[in-house]
Amino acid sequence: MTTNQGLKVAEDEHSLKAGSRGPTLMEDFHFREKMTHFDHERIPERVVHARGFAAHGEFELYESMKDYTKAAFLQQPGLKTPVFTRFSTVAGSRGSAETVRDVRGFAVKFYTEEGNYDLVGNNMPVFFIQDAIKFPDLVHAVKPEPHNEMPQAASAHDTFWDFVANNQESAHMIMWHMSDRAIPRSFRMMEGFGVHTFRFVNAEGKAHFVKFHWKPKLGVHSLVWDEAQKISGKDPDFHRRDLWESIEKGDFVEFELGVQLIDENDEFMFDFDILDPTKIWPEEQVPVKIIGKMTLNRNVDNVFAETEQVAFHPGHVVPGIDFSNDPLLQGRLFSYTDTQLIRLGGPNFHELPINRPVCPFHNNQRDGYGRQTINVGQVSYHKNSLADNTPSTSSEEEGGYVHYEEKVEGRKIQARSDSFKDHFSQAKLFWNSMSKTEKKHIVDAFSFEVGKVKSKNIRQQVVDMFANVDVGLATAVAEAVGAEFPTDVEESQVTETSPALSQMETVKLPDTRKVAVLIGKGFDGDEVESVVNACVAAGMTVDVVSDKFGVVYGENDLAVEVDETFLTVHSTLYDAIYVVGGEADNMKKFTMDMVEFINETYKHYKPIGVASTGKTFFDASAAAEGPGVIADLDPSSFGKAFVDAVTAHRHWDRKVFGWEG
Ligand code: HDE
Repeated sequence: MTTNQGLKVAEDEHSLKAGSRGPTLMEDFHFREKMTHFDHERIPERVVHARGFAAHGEFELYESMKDYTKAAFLQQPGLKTPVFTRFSTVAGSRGSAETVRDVRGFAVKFYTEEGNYDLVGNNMPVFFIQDAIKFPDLVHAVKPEPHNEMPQAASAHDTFWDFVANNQESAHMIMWHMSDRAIPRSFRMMEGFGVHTFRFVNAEGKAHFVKFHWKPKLGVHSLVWDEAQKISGKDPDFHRRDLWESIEKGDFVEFELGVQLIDENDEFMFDFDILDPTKIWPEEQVPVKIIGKMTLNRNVDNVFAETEQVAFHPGHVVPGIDFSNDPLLQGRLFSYTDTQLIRLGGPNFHELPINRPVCPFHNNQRDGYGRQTINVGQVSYHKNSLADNTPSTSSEEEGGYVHYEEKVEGRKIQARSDSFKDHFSQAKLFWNSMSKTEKKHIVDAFSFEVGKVKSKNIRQQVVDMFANVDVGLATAVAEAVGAEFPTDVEESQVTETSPALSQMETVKLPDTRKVAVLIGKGFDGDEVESVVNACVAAGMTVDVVSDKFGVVYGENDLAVEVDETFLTVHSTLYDAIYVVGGEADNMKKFTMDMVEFINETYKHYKPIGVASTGKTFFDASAAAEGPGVIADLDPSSFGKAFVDAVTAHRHWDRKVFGWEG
């Protein structure tokens, strides 16, 4: 150990004092240095997206995009580009819980040989507002209310819904926000979207409009709301732990990159404005072309140095990728550098290791807080003769970035195009595309959120607003929150659906699903072993949960080591349970814990396997046999049936609340 000046430290337990019971002396430079550094350890958290977690990885191109873009990292199939990806919630502060109802940030930094390219997206393809000038208003409305700083990391309060009802461009995004997309099961199981329309430009100067998509190889999966709320208490780090542990175990995280492309000549072919960030390009109309795969395969070494100090910016582009006139994107191009200046303390944040390009970089920018580069020489201006006019600019052929020469003309006005004024058609398209289960979740989410609104007037405004989307939805919400049923409404007449918007037909795999084996003494060893082996063979993670840590013995002397106890985990932290049961010292407590696990798992539509010794516990619970409950099968078929039930994920046709099936 040394001081920051390199002096070897001899004592780090006791400060320098005048006598062993005397006062501490100012002279103790090591104490002062250590304490001063500690006092300055914190930096301002991100004004939005404060709570996030990241990992390193690589992006591999499947197919050359050279017909569309000259971006070097999108030319050669098989080319691998290092990436750093940060996932986040939006509203909560840095220490807030992770399974709250919120949008998730999905920001990817590609370290390309032409400089860093940042794709700073979200897990929802649209946004709340159409013009960046409204972003501070949106964020003020969703953040904790200023007079009492409540609620944390939640949109279920008056100011947010007041904003929604009085800024109706939010309608489509609110449908996503009330859907299961806002409570992902895992960062590994959500889609990512660039949201805005960008431009691809090829070597001939031909441009296409492009939207970016990330598709998770494990499919798109969500929690249920009751579960999400409980996890916030049981494990506020649920999402980062899931990402961290997967990578540590070697279950690397894969997302495919897709693009939707529209020829510049087709800009006005659609019944929505392709520059409007509250609109999707339905995948059935503009197919998503899969072009490569990102694999996250390395956890960070230090969260502060990497995850906290990484600075993303939608304006970090490379030749071949350009912007559109989406007014939300245009405003973002200003905001991101500006925010880093305060958050990272000055203009040199690009020199932090996580932000440094992998290619060389040089220009005439100098000095400022925390400058690390030692620029040599006399010259720091362009043009010059003293340094032979270096650093010199590059022509387009040499890789210099040349902005796309879009023709623009118009009057200077503060207004929005009429083509941005339809706020309800795509909100209705989203609603139409949901399954019965998803619709029920949306009604419940509205009922919860609007139910938390104290102002009756705002509740009514929300009900009236969403009657423009669907009267049935608005009426159900009105009933739940005690508002008047909507009257005199102009419900959207859209009847189309976009099947890609529903999560019901997503990829379903057993891989990395977590199973809790609830066990006590005296279980049937052969039976348990065969089921656990089937789970592990299918790629699942198995935790043995009992009343206390140590080893539990089965009837035929099979010994299993306990991974967790009823005290350290909860049903909501697992995707499925295998109820083995058995004996425990305190049978009453053991039974209560077992039954709570079973009831919760059942209520959240998750698979339950019941071993022969588990039957009494299952019978003592409120669960009933039916979909996703595997019981009374002989050992040869039990394992497969249980794995199939876990692979199906949730069993929505289980009649828990009466509305299903
Ligand atoms: Fe951001 N956003 N944003 N945003 N955003 C920030 O930048 C902003 C928007 C997104 O993991 C801030 O470094 C404005 C859309 C992500 O570090 C800030 C507008 C989308 C992250 C900022 C938007 C995003 C941010 C705060 C409206 C999806 C986290 C800290 C015009 C396409 C990146 C920071 C990370 C972060 C501004 C809207 C994604 C203040 C002004 C739309 C994923 O600069």
